[in-house]
Amino acid sequence: MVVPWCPSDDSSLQSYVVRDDPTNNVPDTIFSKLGMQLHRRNQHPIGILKNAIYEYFDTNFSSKFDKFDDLCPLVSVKQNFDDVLVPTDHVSRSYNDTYYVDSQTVLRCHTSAHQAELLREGHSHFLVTGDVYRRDSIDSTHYPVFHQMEGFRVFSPDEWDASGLDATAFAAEDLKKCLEGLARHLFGAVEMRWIDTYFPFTNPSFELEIYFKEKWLEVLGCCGVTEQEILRRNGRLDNVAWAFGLGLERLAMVLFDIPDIRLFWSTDERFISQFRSGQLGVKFKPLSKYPPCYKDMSFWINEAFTENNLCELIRGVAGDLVEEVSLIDNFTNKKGMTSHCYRIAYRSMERSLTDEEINDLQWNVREQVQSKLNVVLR
Ligand code: FA5
Ligand code: MG
Repeated sequence: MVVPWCPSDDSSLQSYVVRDDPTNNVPDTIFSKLGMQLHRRNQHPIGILKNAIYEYFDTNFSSKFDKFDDLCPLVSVKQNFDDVLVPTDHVSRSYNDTYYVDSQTVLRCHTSAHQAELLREGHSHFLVTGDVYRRDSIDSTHYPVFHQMEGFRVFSPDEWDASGLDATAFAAEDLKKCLEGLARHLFGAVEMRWIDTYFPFTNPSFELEIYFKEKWLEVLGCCGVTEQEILRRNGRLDNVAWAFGLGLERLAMVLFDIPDIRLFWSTDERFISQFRSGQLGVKFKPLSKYPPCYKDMSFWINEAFTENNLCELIRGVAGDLVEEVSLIDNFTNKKGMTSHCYRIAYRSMERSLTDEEINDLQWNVREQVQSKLNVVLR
């Protein structure tokens, strides 16, 4: 599929996507989220957070950051992976981790997918916010659709020459100052620490942790100094750059005290009405907490079995009524057969579920696990 142009509102984006390719692995639950653009709603916690980060960049930097929040979430495999140097055998490229519309087109799994095109268009300071998509596990901090903000800044030789540092050290230092300032803008005076990490597109790579309510949290930034190869390929041979990618839900959960990532998709007035445009200080008052219901399910797995497939199947049946799926037992018998036992937690954030409703969901999950994943229930 060629993606020459992308309509931004939901209805036309959905009707634009052709899903009849045999390699397509986008289920209806995900497809229906395309074009929702929570990050463009100024009253929504994700939109409020985006605007607060914009404000930090608008008031603290003399060079203006170009802002993009409407780039098409359908991108080519080249944009999503090749352009940011993801190795050809990297797991993130698999059908188990990424949603493919066809063999050459994916739902972007990170906003880094736009770095190369924006560099080629001549941008040197930019922020890209958007919905991103990943096949993943199910718990309170993982959802298959979430939002990221990418930041990117290019420097020219006169900027680091004047500092007396080499280009990489200069960019790393500037990046750290920038994200530490952002953390203070969002959280006030907090203790912070830098952790070394790895990304294919940055070197060195870091993560900033903040100490908040007596815990170290990894909420602020995966980042690093951009690999020279990316700059070279996109016409910036003599430059150095930094980049960061923020997961907006995880950050908003901490800032607003939101306990479960599913809430961002809630249309319940009791959730929505608690947030106001421009107000970062609001603490979410939980709706009364309804009891969870746990159901266990054991089966003999086969070679094709993956936990992401199981989680997607369960979301397909139970939607946002599933809170968590966890592997609680795992053993291999003398014949070499492996059994997994999963515990599924069902809970609505909005109401009590009836026994009958939960039994129906669980019965459907059991049915589909057998028929679609071809495993043998025990
Ligand atoms: C990336 O996506 C990199 N592109 C970030 C980056 C950009 C690094 C530029 C360097 C330079 P990662 O896969 O770690 O990195 O995801 C970034 C953030 O997305 C995580 O820290 C987390 O906050 C969020 N995230 C990842 N998976 C999920 C999920 N299933 N649900 C909600 N948030 C998620
Ligand atoms: Mg992950």
